[in-house]
This record gives sequence, structure tokens and C-alpha cells, in this order.
Amino acid sequence: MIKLVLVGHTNVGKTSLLRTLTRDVGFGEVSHRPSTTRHVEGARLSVDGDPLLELYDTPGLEDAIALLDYLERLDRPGERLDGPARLERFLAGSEARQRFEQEAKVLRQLLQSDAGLYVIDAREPVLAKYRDELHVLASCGKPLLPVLNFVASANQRESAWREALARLGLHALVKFDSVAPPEDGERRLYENLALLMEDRRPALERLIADQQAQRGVRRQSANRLIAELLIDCAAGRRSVANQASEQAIEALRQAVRRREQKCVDALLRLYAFRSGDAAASDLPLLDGRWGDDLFNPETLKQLGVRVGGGVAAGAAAGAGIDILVGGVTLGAAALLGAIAGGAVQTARNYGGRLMGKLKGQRELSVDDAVLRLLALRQRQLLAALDARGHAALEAIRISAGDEQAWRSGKLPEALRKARAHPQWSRMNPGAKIDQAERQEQIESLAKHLSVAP
Ligand SMILES: Nc1nc2c(ncn2[C@@H]2O[C@H](COP(=O)(O)OP(=O)(O)OP(=O)(O)O)[C@@H](O)[C@H]2O)c(=O)[nH]1
Ligand SMILES: [Mg+2]
Repeated sequence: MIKLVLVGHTNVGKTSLLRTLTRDVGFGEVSHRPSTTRHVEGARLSVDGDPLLELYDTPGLEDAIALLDYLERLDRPGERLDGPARLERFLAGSEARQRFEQEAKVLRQLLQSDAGLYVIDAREPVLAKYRDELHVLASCGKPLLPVLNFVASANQRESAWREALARLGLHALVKFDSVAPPEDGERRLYENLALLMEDRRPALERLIADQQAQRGVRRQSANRLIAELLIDCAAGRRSVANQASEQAIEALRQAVRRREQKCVDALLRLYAFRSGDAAASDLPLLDGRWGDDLFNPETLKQLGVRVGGGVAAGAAAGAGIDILVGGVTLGAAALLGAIAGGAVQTARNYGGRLMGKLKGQRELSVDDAVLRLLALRQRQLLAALDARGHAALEAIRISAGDEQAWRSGKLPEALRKARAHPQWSRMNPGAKIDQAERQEQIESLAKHLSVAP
């Protein structure tokens, strides 16, 4: 097992980095105030039940200049101690329990570890206190890998830090913003560690491979969750008398809203984020919920979703479809599936006889435009979760991607099929969600979702 310790000045984001590396939003305490972490605390990463890596968070260093002064005066006349020997003397003395108590905790932990990650706030100038800090840490005789945090910030000073670190003999360095981590950030971090600890390379490579695999599995599961949402909504129906009441329309809308929320919650859980983490003001995702209503025509407009399509075509063919405002369609049962799916020809072939039989029995269903909107929103949420570090405290920010295919292109075949299979929707009474054909369509739609348009 590899023991790794996160060290550095106070408030540079050590606890934040640990949260992101362990995907644990609940680890320790993170705050903009200095000296938040007061004790050493660890977390463990395992692969297939084998513990591979232990990560330790430590209190931030505050007074390294005074500590370095003190250490340099520990040598007795005629004596020249090396770094670890001098630290040993320091840790055995009384100052390690008094004035330098916090610093002693950090140094003890580093001495017990295989390597240290020296976390840097890249926005800071390279001050004397940081150089002294590095000097003290380096005297532990353990490999140190500097990690530049806050590199997503506009006023970061990467080159100044690179130069200063090189002068101290530290040439390897990784950039890792723990709030917006780069996609290959963890891989690069562990690869750099493997260069510093050749004998630990196999374990580190296993960790890298496992994290890559997990990322793939997470994306796959996410696409399946979205596919299932879309199938449920495409197949969702509410039977009504010939005239749809406001109440029935609202009931269908509510069912769809609830179904979408279930998908949002499941995605947040899958990515190990809490819905509370998403609390914020002016964002589409409020408190883990979408603020813009799914059935507000303005929402469709904002996302550039085409309204009309299959349903309008059906209506033009005179097949007894009424388009109601706000994303709900009223049509004859059975016909609805075929028409909403765009198969106008099929609808015509039902002929007068069948139409007569269905008289008085009509159903509400959800418009294509709403399906498009659902797909776009969940895909945007997924992209945001994929790029989010577990140290992020701000609300999840959604940015609109291009996604022209979902805005106005042809909808995937699976959704057209689902239109004709009300029993595929969890939102309908008597749903048969275990049907093999439903599963097949969900898989095919998930695959469609996984290839970026
Ligand atoms: N924007 C941004 N903020 C960060 C990043 N890393 C940490 N923060 C913020 O910086 C502040 C300090 O983070 P902590 O993780 O508590 O820092 P620490 O080094 O553990 O601090 P102490 O325990 O007090 O020594 C918090 O407000 C974090 O949200 C980052 O990469 N980007
Ligand atoms: Mg901390």
C-alpha cells in the first residue's frame, strides 16, 4: 500500500484536492478561512478490494520561516546533521509539542509516508515563506510532487512557480485544479508519482486503469439512465374522455416532471454529488432541480428546440390529433403512437372503421419537443458532472452545448417505437418495464447517446 500525504501552506486546497481524488464530497472540512484542518486524517482507495493508496490530509503550514530558523539552530557545535536527523531531534523536543505543534503533525506524517503532494495556490507569488516551507518539507528526505492548484484562475503564476521549484531541485510538477480538474488530471498525477517511486509503479498503474474503467462505466450507466427517462416519457400516456381537461393535462405534465427529477437525482448519485451541493441562485439547476419548467414554451425557445415535427405532420394529415399548448398532445388511442412517431402513412391505413371504434377514447401524450428538451437538459447535466471536481462548492453550472441533432434532427428510432408501446412507460398504469423489447430499445438509445453528435 502506498502512503501519500498532502502538505502545503494553509488554505491552498489540500482538503479540496483530497475530496476530488477520493470523489468524496463529505471528506473533512473545506473553508475559505485558513487553518481549517487541525488534524491528520486519511482516506483509502481500493481496487477490487485491494487497498492500493492511502491519502492523508494535514493541517496547513503557517510559520515555516520561524520553524526553519529553529531547525537550523538545532545542530550542536561541530555537528552537521542531515535533514531527517535534524527533524528527529526537533520532533523529540518540547517545541514540537508547543509552538510548532501543527507543523510537527505534518512532518511526522510525511516521515511515515512514501511521498508527499505539495499543494500550491498558483495565484500566489512565490514568497519567502513558501520557499522555507519547501526547504523544511524537503528535509524529510521523501519524494515531493508539487501540485499547482487554482490553475483555472486567470491570475495564476505557473511559470514563476516552475522556476522557483526548479531552483529547489523539484522538476516534476502537475497542474490539478480540484474544482475543475482536467480530464486526464488524475492519470497525470499518478504517472508523475510513478516516476518518483519506480517500485510503486505497478500499483499506481492499476489505480490509473481502474479509474479509467470506472469513468467509462459511469458514463455508460448515465446514458442508460437518460435513455430510460426518454423511453418512459415517449411512451407515457394519460387516457381521457373526448375532451381533455386541464386537470388531466396537468397530471401528465406532473408525471413527466417527476420522472425527469428522478433522472437528475440518479445522475447526481451516480457521480457521487449531493443535490444540496447544487444549491444556487440564477442557474438552471436550482437545489438539484431544474428551475425552468419543462412545459414552458419559453424554455423550449431558450434551448433552440424545434417545435412541431411528427405531431404537426399527423395533424396535417387530418388524423384527429389536436395539439394542445405547452408540450402535450391529445390524440386517438393507438393512433397516437403511430402518428407521434411520424408514421402518417400507417395512421391513414387505420381507416374509418378503426377510427370509429376508438371514438370517445382519447389519450394525452408528450410532444417531441419535450423529449428533445429532456434529452438536451440531461446531456448538459451529464457533461457538467463529468467535468466537476468533488471539491466544488458552487452550484453545478450548465452550459449549452451544440447538440443540433437533439434540437432539430430526426429523433432516434427507439423513441418512435416507444410511442407505440404505452406498456413501456413507468409512468403508465400496467407498465411492463421488464419486457425484453423495452430493454433492447433502452440499450440502443443509450448507445446512440454515448456517441457524441
Ligand atoms: N476556485 C478554486 N477554489 C479552490 C480550489 N481548491 C480549493 N479551493 C477553495 O480554497 C479554499 C481553501 O480550501 P481547503 O481545501 O479548505 O484548503 P486547505 O489547504 O485544506 O486549508 P487548511 O486546512 O486551512 O490548511 C476553499 O474555499 C476552497 O473551496 C481550486 O482548485 N479552485
Ligand atoms: Mg484543510
